[in-house]
Amino acid sequence: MQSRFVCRLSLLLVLSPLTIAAQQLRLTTNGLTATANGTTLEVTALADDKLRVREWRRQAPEDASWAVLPASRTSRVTISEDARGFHTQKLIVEVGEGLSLKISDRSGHVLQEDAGPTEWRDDGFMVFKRRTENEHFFGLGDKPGPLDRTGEAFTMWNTDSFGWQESTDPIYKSIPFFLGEREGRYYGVLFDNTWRSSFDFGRANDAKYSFGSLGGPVDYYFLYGPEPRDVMADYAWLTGPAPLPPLWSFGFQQSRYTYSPESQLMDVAARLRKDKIPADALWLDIDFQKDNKPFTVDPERFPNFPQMVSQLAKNHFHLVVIADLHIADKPNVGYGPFDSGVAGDHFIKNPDGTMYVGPVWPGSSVFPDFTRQQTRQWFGTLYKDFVADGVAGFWDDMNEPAVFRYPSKTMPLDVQHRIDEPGFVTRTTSHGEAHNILGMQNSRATYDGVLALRPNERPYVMTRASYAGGQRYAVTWSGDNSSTWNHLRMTIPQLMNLGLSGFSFAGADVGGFAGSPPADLLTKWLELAAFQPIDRDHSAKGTRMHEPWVDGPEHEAMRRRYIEERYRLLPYIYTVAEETSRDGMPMMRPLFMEFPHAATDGSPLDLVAGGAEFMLGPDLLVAPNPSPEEVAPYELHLPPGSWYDYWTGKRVGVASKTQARDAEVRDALLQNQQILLKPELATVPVYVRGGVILPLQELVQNTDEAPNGPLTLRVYLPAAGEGCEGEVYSDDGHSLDYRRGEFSRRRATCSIAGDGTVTVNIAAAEGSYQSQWKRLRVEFVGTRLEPHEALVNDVTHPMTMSHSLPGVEFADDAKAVSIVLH
Ligand code: NBV
Repeated sequence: MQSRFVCRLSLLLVLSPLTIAAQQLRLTTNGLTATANGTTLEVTALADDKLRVREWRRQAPEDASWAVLPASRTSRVTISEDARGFHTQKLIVEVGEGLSLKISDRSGHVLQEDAGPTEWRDDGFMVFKRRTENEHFFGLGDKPGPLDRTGEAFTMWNTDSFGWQESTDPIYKSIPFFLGEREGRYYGVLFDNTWRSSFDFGRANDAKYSFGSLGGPVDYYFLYGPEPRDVMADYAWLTGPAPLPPLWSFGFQQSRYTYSPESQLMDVAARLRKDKIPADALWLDIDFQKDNKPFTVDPERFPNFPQMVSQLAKNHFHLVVIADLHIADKPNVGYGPFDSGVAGDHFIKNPDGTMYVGPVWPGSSVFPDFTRQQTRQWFGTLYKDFVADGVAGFWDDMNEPAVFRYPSKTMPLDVQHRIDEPGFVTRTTSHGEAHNILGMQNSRATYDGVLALRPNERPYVMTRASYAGGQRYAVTWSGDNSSTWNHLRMTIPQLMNLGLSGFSFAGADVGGFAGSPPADLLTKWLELAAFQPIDRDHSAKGTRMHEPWVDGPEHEAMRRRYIEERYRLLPYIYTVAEETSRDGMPMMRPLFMEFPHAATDGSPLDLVAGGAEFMLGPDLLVAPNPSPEEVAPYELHLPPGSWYDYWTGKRVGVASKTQARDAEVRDALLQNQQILLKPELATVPVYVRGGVILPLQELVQNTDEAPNGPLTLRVYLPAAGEGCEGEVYSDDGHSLDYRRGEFSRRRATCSIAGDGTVTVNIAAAEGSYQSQWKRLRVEFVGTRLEPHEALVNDVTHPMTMSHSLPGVEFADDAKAVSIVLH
């Protein structure tokens, strides 16, 4: 710290201060500092397209972060001096009167500009930015409501929100990151402040947007696109990408509050296998514990816990168990987590130094002080027995933290947290500062603890509450949703916004948590969730059962068909997941992410297309009914390009006339393709882009099972003269060896010659993992040729039909191979 300060001072001496009105502007090698009326503004270029902005009165706040990686915070690029500020290779930064900040691209397009000086209010503040007429905003984590946050205001305060509805705010998570779109250019802002904070995207005044907080620093990061994909990569660079989860977690997961006793859980497992509903995971909720005490097992209802876990594992089920963060306040009864926690002084305290005690599921409870590294390390050791028993994953619930009986649903603001953490000044702070990060630090303790106990295995942790950067430790879900058609619809914008906020690995309780879904709703939900990142069926106590078979064979058949399709698509799903873990691209993505310039006015395509369509990875477009309870036909809007129906393989026709009533959007729509779809209970329409190569496998009942057949690379032919591409990633599915190069990535391209000849080139496998695939099948969708044979590395092979599609199958040795069809 000290040495950097000294070095900065010496730089200040060599560069001459500029004076704008009554303010001083000093340039440093990587940014500027400006002061006026006792306020200081500091802009640091972390990279050519990434800035950090801080502002303070009196003295500079502590320079520390829970969200941003230390390496990203300390990274710097050299800047060039301008009359009013500086520029990098990508951005121009200007400071005007009243410390007003303006950021433009190098062609002078303004990306963000202050709408007035920062307003300081007691310990808090509010920052105002100009909003252009068509500026749109996305992200902010799990907040319900439409994909576009424009015209709305939001609060960041992690809250246990059982039965939340579309207008409920705040709910569980605080992810103060948003993606902005201004005239077709995208940028991101991470407002790194853990206190209760707020965002207003043109609600109070549509010419402005603002963000501020009740305490803590003005500290935000500006991430420049211009493409939305660039912003996602920037955010992953800044806060760290989500690590790749184990393969089994992309299978179907069955949960309930609570399967108990043991026989009920085993019956569910047996029925899944008997009914041939592919599945990989079962979940145990709080009633498997003794008196709801975390880290215990009820010996009466689960008398053979270790044997049960291994029995499930033999049957290829991974068991995930809940372990809430609160520790029952039970001294002198041999409850280890309490006794060792007290001995290590690990619990949060009242201002008078006594332990803070609050009521939760086990009754009176105490709460680990997760802002201390030692406390997290201790908490991580509590998983030892579960890990020894072979429990595969852990579920961190109630970590907002939820506390019963208080109207605030959490602990009083004056409880004391100790921050004892590398990179931070060691100090005590109030709950006001620590509240929003407690869930994140709880999941960090779980992740690190489980990793320490099983050092080369990927920990699987699901958390309810979190903060920006929390994707480094856990996947998430949308909490206590309800069994209604509207909640099914809301899964789409909510999971997309989570994905845009770093939490790509997210799901919503399938079937809805609160309430009992009618049969049709549960069927539709199970169908749709097959295309969402996490497919976990879960339900509350006292509601009717939710398992796929509960509504009789007809419904079960429809539900099974979708779960099966998810398993066929696993090579693709896993390939997309691996991309997330590298460059932050969400698995479930808005159309604008793949087609940022499809609408002629540059506006995000999703806003034109009605909001229910989404992409699963780059290739699949899922188009559920935007009003899922309605039976009237609805419009499908396909982005430009050629498209195929995933289910039939047929090329999708292009509608000749637009149906848009609104003249303003008609222009944009004209470019896009519209089709009317008739909703059917048994169908979720899915489309595949022409020009992609989609990896698929034969059906399996779980991810341990080796598919009985080749890896299929399904080539969806592009228009003549255009090419196509695709890839498939695989590894052992569970260890961390992939980080040391033990993976296999296969890239493929195709081209069509003028005479219709199709050539597919599959490159040699990258990485040292010996993929399980010993045979490949290259399959063609959309070819007008009807060949009986194809050339595989110049050797003639017969064409065969599978799933009504022509293809060629051959032995694969992971070397480069070319297939010619003519
Ligand atoms: O642990 C019980 C539930 C859990 O099933 C749910 O998924 C969580 O969101 N938990 C909340 C506490 C009780 C909710 C009524």
